[in-house]
Amino acid sequence: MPEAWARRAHMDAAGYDAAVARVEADPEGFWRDVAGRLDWIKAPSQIKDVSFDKADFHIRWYADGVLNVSANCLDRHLPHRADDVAIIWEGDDPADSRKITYREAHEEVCRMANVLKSQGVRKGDRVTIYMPMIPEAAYAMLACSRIGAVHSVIFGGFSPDSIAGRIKDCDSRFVITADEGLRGGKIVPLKMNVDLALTSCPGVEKVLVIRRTGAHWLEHGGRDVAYEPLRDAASTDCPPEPMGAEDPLFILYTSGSTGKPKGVLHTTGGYLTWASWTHELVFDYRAGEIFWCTADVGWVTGHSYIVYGPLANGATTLIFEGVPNYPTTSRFWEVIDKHQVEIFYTAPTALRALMREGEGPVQKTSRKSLRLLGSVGEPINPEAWLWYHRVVGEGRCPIVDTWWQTETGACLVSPLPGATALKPGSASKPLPGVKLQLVDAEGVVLEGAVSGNLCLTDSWPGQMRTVYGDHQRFFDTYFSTYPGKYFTGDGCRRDEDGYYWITGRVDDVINVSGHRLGTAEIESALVGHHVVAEAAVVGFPHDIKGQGIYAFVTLNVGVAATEELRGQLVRWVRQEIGPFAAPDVIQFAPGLPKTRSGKIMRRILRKVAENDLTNLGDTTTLADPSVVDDLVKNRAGA
Ligand code: 6R9
Repeated sequence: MPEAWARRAHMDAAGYDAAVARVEADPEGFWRDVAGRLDWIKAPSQIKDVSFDKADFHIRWYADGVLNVSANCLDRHLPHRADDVAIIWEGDDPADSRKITYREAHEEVCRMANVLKSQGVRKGDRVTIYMPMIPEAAYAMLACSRIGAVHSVIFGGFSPDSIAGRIKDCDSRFVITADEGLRGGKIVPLKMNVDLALTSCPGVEKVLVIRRTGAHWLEHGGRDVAYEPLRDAASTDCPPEPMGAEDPLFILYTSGSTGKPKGVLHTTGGYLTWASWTHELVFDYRAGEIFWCTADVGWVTGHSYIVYGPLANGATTLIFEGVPNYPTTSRFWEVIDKHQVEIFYTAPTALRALMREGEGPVQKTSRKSLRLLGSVGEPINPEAWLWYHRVVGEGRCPIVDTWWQTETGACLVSPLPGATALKPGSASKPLPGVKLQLVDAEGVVLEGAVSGNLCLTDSWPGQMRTVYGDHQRFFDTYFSTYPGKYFTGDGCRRDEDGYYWITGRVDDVINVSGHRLGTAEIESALVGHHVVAEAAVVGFPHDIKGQGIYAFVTLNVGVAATEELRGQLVRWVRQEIGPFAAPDVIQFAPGLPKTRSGKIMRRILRKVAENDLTNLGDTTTLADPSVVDDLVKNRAGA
């Protein structure tokens, strides 16, 4: 670790040890101080009130505190930073970019909040946001938080069916969208997707349509409203609604091991405390620095590290509409030079794709402004880490490999620049106050250098509070496998230095290009096709995407297994869930390997998909062992 880092960092190695000791000795005092970084209308006197036990299960942080998230992200910066840039927007087309000061962002958010109110949105209402990566996406989130509405952002790559499911699940009566999106020179028909989704959502009363491309859109009278005329007429003054710390802030749907996505619910005080604190600590953020997280706001990474964390800290956050390879594969590095980005945070899948292009596209740019690099979304393989460090960061920028989940709100495990010596491929150590534990399949606690299932034995302020509308499911999913602990669903190794190495999911969730997908979701889409009798989906190692999607499909009797049908099924899944869920491989199988009780033995399917055929394990418990021979014989050339 370079000397200079240890000198300047918010937390050096001794500071880290001291923080870990203090949170043990005085948790109330420690967590009270952390929350003190926010502006509270009423400071909390109750700090932590948590039990993971079944009989008395509850998670509350700062429960009697009162605050407003948008006021923390905007208003409180106005006295000393109104003319600083809050948002740099870089459009899909390199000729398109814009800077928005804190004063302007505040005005825009107030206007949008007033428009939402004029359309009938009230405190507690759920508002669905389906937007391209334009500043208005952030305004929409902040406008909701300003008036106490609960946003549910849906990634712009999701299909009409997926949108409809999410709208219905949280009973959302309002949608904010744009005419079209623009990514990599291609049009994304957002409003059209919303129209299709809403054919099955009669509960939606208003759709606010923001102009991005200026394309014509079909107006459903009484329901659809063009945003700009209302914005122009709206006041730039909108007092922030005082919110209880445990009032809901947002819902974000994420895939689990069962079919239906879960509405992960985060609340106001604990979430913002965590997003803001980790943004400062992990990225060693300093006032005035330019921070670029390349995620989409439709994922949790975009929520916490494009919008809430950076803006709560008064940073300049960069919102990028485009993709890494448009118009050329130098785009990321050109944007870094153009806007003098200091902190850059991206996903291993993007790095692996860019690595394939060689060093040329990187080296023709300067990147002198960079001082810190981050990685998120999936394990980063050491080759990609070393390339990121050597080629992108020219050996001078530390890399923070940040492990966390939609459920955790923001980072839990990460090196701290200036405190932690780096090991390529390891997310290293938990943040102070984060209590990790490795357990075996039976829940026996494992000590020392060992691999196991990653759990947390205690809460942290940014923890999700419930699955929207299904508190029982929240408990069952995360707290019932190992009683008294939160189970992450991830496998992990701890080395002799106490560093953590996340190895990937141990449940039926796969991670495709950093997108989290439940295999059950893809299976249920496939089975929804009229020719499909049964389907089983597993992940397999993929050079660029991390994991690819391998689907075993049994067709109805009499249906011919043709190449054309294969293509049709891939298109079907794209249409049912979204393009990123399209299977890479479909293998037609007359039968799937099942136990006598009818359970599909995924272990065997994974081996076939991975082409690890020498070690299929015990197949004698199968109802019909001969199906395995067929699977192996007809293995698709993945
Ligand atoms: C933030 C985010 C969560 C899952 C998580 C794990 C994987 C995320 C990682 C990582 C290894 C990292 N994951 N960061 N694995 N190293 N640095 O990605 O949230 O979309 O909910 O995914 O992603 O498997 O359980 P989410």
